[in-house]
Amino acid sequence: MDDPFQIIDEAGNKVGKAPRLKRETLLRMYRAIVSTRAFDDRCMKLQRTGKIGFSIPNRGIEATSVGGAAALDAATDWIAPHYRDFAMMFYHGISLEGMFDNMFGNCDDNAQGRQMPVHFSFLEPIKWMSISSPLGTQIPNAVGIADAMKLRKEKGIVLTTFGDGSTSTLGFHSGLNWAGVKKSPVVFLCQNNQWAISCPSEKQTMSESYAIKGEAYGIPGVMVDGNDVLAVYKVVSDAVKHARSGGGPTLIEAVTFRMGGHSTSDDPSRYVDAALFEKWEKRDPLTRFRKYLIDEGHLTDESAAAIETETADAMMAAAKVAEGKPRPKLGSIFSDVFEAMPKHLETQMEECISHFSDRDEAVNEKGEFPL
Ligand SMILES: Cc1ncc(C[n+]2csc(CCOP(=O)(O)OP(=O)(O)O)c2C)c(N)n1
Repeated sequence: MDDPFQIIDEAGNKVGKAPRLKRETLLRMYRAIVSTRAFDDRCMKLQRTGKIGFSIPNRGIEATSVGGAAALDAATDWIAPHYRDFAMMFYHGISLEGMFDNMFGNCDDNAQGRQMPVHFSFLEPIKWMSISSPLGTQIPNAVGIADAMKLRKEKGIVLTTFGDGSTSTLGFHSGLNWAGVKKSPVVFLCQNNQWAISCPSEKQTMSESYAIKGEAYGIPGVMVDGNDVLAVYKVVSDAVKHARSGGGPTLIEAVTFRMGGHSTSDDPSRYVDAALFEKWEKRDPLTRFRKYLIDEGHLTDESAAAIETETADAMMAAAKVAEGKPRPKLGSIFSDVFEAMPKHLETQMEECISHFSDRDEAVNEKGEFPL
């Protein structure tokens, strides 16, 4: 396959034709990358101080997420995401407080604390399919959403994302096969960050790339430099146009690197050579895009630093608010499955609440369940 497509090289120099984007859009992309990094830092601190249970580091892969998200039309399109896609939420302006509500699993969390942290579910301001832990399951779901929109003659397309390891799941193969046959309006974005927890790409596949896997399903495969936000934007935009005009799906492999652990429970120094981190640090998507924006006159060192400070402050403030909110009501363990709760569940719920109400410290007077 060809070398990954690039517009900004590793040193931040323009080496290809940049897409025509408004300054406002370029800065929105930049802010989304900065926000993701700041959110990551805050979540790592919150986890290390025992305030939240878990997070998924996103450092290094932010340009892939932002480039993909920016190619969508929020009025019509869906995202069926991977769990390592925080920057897509920041690009589309999903509420920061809502994201922290999920990290703390508090009473305002859309999932009411019934999902792990980072398993965000939102319907505004972009249609965002709730994140699911079992790998690859979002892929056939995305194809189903895409086909449903096609049957209804709607204009929308679906962008679904997943890691390199997820290409070994049944969901990947059945999803691509079906989409190839049906010409479903879907874009498959593989975030090849080179690792599936401790399993490196060399042990994941004997294919010469992940993009080439599309060939088996009659789907075009494209490789892009996943640390180059403009290049990712360009290839995803082309694939979106292709899908919207009835041309069918595209498989995109964004080549990037996970600059941290798999999760806050992982220690990558046990299996990633330190030299690899040094090599990829030089390709950092944030410093690269910042240099490009400064060269193009959209940012200065000062305005870039101001965005970083302002963003870090916003993270602190939103995390504090979310931390201060009560836990979800104990009864929420039973709700939201049936439109009308069946009698046996109602009985179990009442028994559960009355069981815990004996313990003053467990349930407060509003039936909430503070820790
Ligand atoms: C079906 C399934 N198998 C195994 C796991 C355990 N697991 C969680 S994350 C992960 C690695 C996934 O790697 P990849 O798809 O490359 O995404 P990345 O975490 O690198 O972003 C594994 C094996 C799971 N969640 N689901």
